[in-house]
Amino acid sequence: MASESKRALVTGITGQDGAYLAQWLLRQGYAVFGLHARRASDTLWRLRELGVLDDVQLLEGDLNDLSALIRCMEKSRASEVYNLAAQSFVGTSWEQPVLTANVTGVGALNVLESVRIVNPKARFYQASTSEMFGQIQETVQSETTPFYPRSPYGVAKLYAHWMTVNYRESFGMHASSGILFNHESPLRGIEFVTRKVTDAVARIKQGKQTELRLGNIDARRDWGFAGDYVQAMWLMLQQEQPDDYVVATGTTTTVREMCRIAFAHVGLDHEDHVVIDPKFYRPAEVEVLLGNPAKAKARLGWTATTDLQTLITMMVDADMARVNKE
Ligand code: NAP
Ligand code: F7E
Repeated sequence: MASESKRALVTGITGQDGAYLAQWLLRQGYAVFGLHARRASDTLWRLRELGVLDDVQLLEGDLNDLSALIRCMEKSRASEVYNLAAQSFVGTSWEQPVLTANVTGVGALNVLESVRIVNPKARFYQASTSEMFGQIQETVQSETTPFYPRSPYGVAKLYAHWMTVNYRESFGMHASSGILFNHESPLRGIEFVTRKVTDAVARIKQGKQTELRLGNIDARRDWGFAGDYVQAMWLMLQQEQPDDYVVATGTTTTVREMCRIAFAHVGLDHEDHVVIDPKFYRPAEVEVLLGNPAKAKARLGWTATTDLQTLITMMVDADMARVNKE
């Protein structure tokens, strides 16, 4: 039995980070509760793939239903709340800006409100993002770099970020915000560029596809491994004082180079298969991101352990096995 103080509620538990965080928290001896939005199709595959589905307790609710969130706080008696749920795909945020604002922005406020109403002493984590830096104002971005979001997603996340800071300052809540740079894994959604590439590499290698259509491959990202990053979330809530932290590797790489690594791992040349399709260009692009994780290292003792080569190789191997099984 987990103790009363080791009870965690995770919104977005069916997403990439939610699954890894649930696994991590279970290993630390927590009772793990997850917000589960009703969907017509199966969203539990990640929890199944990590072998933790039977060990978490799913509670029905949606980020835009405050009454359901209050019930989840009451039922879980959570002492730590991780708000990972969001409409998280940047591309979609131009097609569905109002939904993105409601879920990614106001949804976070709903979670903060449910904590404030039911148990204001519970510790709160907000999944903030490097997309808030958008059109970067400093070459290397840290906690003090000014924000300049470039998408409805980035704007919605900035609202959620400042509400987290505001609830900390207004109500003394233990509310922390992790400004996480891109992090990937074999559990990454297929719409994001790393997984789109690793899935395509597996299909091309196994003769099920011939080309891969991409947008701006000159964009640069600071990519890390999601399994490492969820540990930083947990560490933030173990600190005596709440605060905001950049979580990144400190290395930036182009989409083009990431493609080269993925194709080369199975003996292919990306230049033979990648086709540029303007359909995947964004109305406003974030050209480059590069984080400075010094504060996370100094205060949390956290560092990224997985470089891009290792990460992409792991993802290609997982997709090779999946495609082979189809
Ligand atoms: P993800 O795989 O897209 O997962 C998103 C989660 O949110 C899913 O569990 C989804 O549930 C849930 N969700 C969406 N709309 C909801 C709603 N209305 N009510 C309740 N749940 C809802 O995202 P991720 O990559 O794990 O990222 C986790 C969080 O970190 C997100 O907030 C994301 O914006 C943020 N973030 C991610 C990165 C990154 O590189 N991965 C970097 C910085 C910040 P369904 O499965 O039912 O759709
Ligand atoms: O794009 C370029 C695209 O969709 C990365 C989310 O987790 O990280 C993620 O947001 C780059 C962009 O991630 C394609 O234009 C080129 O420059 O993998 P992505 P993202 O937009 O950086 C942040 C930190 C989050 O918070 C978000 O939730 O790759 N790119 N061609 C492409 N991107 C996609 N998706 N598809 C392409 O075909």
